[in-house]
Amino acid sequence: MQLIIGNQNYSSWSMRPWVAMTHFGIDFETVKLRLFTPEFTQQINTYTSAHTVPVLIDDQLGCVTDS
Ligand SMILES: N[C@@H](CCC(=O)N[C@@H](CS)C(=O)NCC(=O)O)C(=O)O
Repeated sequence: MQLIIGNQNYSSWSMRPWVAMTHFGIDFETVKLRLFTPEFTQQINTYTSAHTVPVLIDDQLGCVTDS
């Protein structure tokens, strides 16, 4: 399972699922994208058409957007 986020300091949307999943001991990989950079737009588009973080990528659930 992968959690795509901006960072935990400046994106409270990103922080919420990260805190919850860490708290519950869920095994996942954190992928951090640099918010507000040209690379961000390019990278987030490879994960979701929602163009925002967080995004959860799961084998069974697929791509889940919105915190
Ligand atoms: N409704 C979304 C909001 C997510 C959101 O606004 N994320 C911001 C970062 S905190 C974002 O990805 N902004 C990138 C952009 O708008 O280009 C959620 O609940 O996750």
